[in-house]
Amino acid sequence: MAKLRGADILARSLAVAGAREIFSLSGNQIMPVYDAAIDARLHITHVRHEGAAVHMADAWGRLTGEPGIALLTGGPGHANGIGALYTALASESPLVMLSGHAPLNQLGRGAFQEMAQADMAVPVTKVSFTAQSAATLGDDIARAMRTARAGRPGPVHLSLPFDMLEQFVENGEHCVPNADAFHAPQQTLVPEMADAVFVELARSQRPLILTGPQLASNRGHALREQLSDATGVAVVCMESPRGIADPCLGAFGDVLAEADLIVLIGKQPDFTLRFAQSPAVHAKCKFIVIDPDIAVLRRSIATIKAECVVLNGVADATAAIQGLTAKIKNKSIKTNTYKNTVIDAIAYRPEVWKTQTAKTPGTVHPLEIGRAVQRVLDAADDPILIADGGEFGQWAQACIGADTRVINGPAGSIGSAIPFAIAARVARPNATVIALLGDGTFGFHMAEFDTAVRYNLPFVAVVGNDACWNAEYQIQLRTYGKDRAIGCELHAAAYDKAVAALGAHGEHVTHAGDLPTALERALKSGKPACVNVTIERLPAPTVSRIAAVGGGPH
Ligand SMILES: Cc1ncc(C[n+]2csc(CCOP(=O)(O)OP(=O)(O)O)c2C)c(N)n1
Repeated sequence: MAKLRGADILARSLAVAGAREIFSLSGNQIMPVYDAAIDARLHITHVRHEGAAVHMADAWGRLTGEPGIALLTGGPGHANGIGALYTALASESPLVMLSGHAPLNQLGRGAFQEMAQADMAVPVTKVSFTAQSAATLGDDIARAMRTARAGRPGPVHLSLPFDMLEQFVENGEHCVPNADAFHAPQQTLVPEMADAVFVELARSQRPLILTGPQLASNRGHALREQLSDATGVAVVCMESPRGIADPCLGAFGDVLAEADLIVLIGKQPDFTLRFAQSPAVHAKCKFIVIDPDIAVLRRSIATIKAECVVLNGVADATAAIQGLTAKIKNKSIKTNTYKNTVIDAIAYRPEVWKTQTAKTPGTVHPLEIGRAVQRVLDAADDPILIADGGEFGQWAQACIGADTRVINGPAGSIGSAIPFAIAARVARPNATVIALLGDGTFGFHMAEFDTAVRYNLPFVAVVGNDACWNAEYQIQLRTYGKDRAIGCELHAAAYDKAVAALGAHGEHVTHAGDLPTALERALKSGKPACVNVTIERLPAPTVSRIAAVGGGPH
């Protein structure tokens, strides 16, 4: 039996887990893993900032359902990745962030890049820990991947001390776990609970089912549709920090308070649901709460008020939906008109959106961009829409749709779009990937255009350029007045030229009529591309048929 390095045990374990794509930025502390990746046939996408690697692992997790892997160096590399974990945590996206780490045998003596890395990642992960021996590195990876997948999916961090990676282990092959070790058992809904849910659904007049961002994926969408078809109840997924006022949920906020029973499946009654209180939700509305995490379940019941919760139980969101859908076949539940009320409200967009144009000459309205991009996505075989932050991101999310969509999500954190788009191309090599993002947001990971060029991963980034951190500028206008606006101006920068300098394709558009050809040239270039559009500076849309629903956090 051969001796194996810790790094080889790690790399082989990742290969057994099926995790062949690694998003990484190199550094002293992880070079043994790069070396081991060759024999384990792991593919490394080597990026320009650690935050981008974590965002890519996040998008991978959402698109494939398998934990994405980010591999960062220790100390500052690890610290750079931390912020991006928050986006994944809030979006319930499974990923494993592996960070190099100072050698265990030097800790406490001022080792190079010595840092309490695991402690640092605790608030933004499900579990964060440091490997303690070379022989158990495979088990550590298995635990990390199981945990990332289990219950409410999310990010996990594992620090890899350098001496563990370099150490040789006798009979190291035995330290590589079987494929089963990387999978978590599902928590299913007990049959009695499923029966009780049907009794309550049948009793109610206007029931509604709400899910969290985990169910925003293609797989989640299919499950939601099946449950909705089987029960005759609308199943709505919430994945925006604007919550019930999310413009991509149309006028949903107008009709929510009509519900007399809300079933929360893995959905927390948090700020996005206005803590399930009146007037957003009817004061007499009853709740059923199903959550994979007992602590979250208890908190949810306390938030809603226990007397309004008629049923509660622990189950994974997907397993609960599958269990309910499978059982419903034997039940008869009356179809209710409220389902159509909810569907109509969500589909609602102001009529004027179909024709609205920019008022300022030499600028384009976000809706004009939306109409042009929608045509491109509709014509694509495998369209993927990425939408990120700012007021422009809100417009994009509200007026463009695609079967596959990845957005920055409930974290309300901007900057992930370019890494998301690149990871989408890695995950689905033949997809047409279009990312929409504001100009401020574009600056976060602009250098990743270089990554996309090096790895030949074409996508189109459409930048809504209003030369402003407009979301914050709008807060200043609303809250403090125009004469108190300060510090939110940006340059009307030529982002198209910036990406061209990195080897990508650039277009600058100032008239809506030029958009279709600019988008076509961008796609046909076969390169990563930036279509830099000079837009009218507008507040994000609020969609309501009755009254302004109000803004939300930015
Ligand atoms: C990581 C992070 N930093 C800051 C913010 C606050 N923030 C939200 S939107 C926004 C402005 C974004 O500007 P831009 O991308 O140009 O879009 P615009 O609002 O101008 O359309 C800022 C600063 C945030 N949400 N996340």
